[in-house]
Amino acid sequence: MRTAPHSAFAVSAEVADALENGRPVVALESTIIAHGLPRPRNYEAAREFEQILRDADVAPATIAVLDGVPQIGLDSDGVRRIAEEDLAKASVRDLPMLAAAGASGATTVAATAHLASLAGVRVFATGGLGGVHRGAGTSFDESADLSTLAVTPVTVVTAGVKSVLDIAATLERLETLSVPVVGYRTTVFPSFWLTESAHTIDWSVESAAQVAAIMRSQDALGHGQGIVVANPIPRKQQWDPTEHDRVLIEALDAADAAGMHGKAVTPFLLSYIVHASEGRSLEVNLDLARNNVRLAAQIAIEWSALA
Ligand code: PSU
Ligand code: MN
Repeated sequence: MRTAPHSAFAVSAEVADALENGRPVVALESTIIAHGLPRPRNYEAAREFEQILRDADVAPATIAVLDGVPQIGLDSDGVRRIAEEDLAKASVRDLPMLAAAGASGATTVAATAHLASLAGVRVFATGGLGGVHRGAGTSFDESADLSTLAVTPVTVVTAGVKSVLDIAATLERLETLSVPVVGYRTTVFPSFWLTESAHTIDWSVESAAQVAAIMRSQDALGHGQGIVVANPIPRKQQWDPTEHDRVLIEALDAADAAGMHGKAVTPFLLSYIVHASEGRSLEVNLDLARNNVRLAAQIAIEWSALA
């Protein structure tokens, strides 16, 4: 690990080399590994996502806080730790406390995007972006993923947002926060396990090069916000919509009955849904995440060619 100029975090040699030489880098989050996927598939997934990037000559920057130090790029022991240790779920606001205490945490989309941008990484692949929770009108539960993207110049490749959230409200908030939402080869916003939601988006692109061109224009015309690239899972790989609708209602009821609130809600729902679907939703989750990593690799390659 090399200490970055901003010595509050560490950058892996692989990522530092790529950044210094203008080669492509893609950030990956650790909350999806620590809290979004069950063991031991989470460890296999973390390694596979990195391998997909390396096979495309893109440096993987998996991000987590280990022993108080935000890591931009993990070594193999770090990857094992995010999969096997019981790490706290860390959003942007948790970073100073973890650092001061020398503690470890798995970073959400918000914290990963923030740290990626501090290190100069511009492209990030996740599974699904956080958003506005159902009932947010009274609970005020809206993921910091949204407000962070309003002030963080990172392009996030996501399969939309999960149908457990209020998708319409999430899209409204992204509009208010002036975060562009661009469909990859679609004008329908995807809903994570399903190719489509009931919502359309204004802008779509046909190629990774077009995303890189939008990033360059946004650097000139924006105010430092990020970009959401909505990348739907191909229809033949999506979860069976009938089973999806049934399990979704069960999961939301179970979360209510268990009195879940705050940051525990998302991990609870994800794990409930994996069990209730006997693992079928998990395969879809892995497929869409791989799909996002592959597209992010292409975008990072196009971006490094432009920049
Ligand atoms: N979506 C997934 N899997 C996940 C998450 C989202 O499909 O693991 C995680 C991401 O790290 C995201 C976080 O940033 O959940 C959002 O949590 P909250 O709703 O508490 O902000
Ligand atoms: Mn929340």
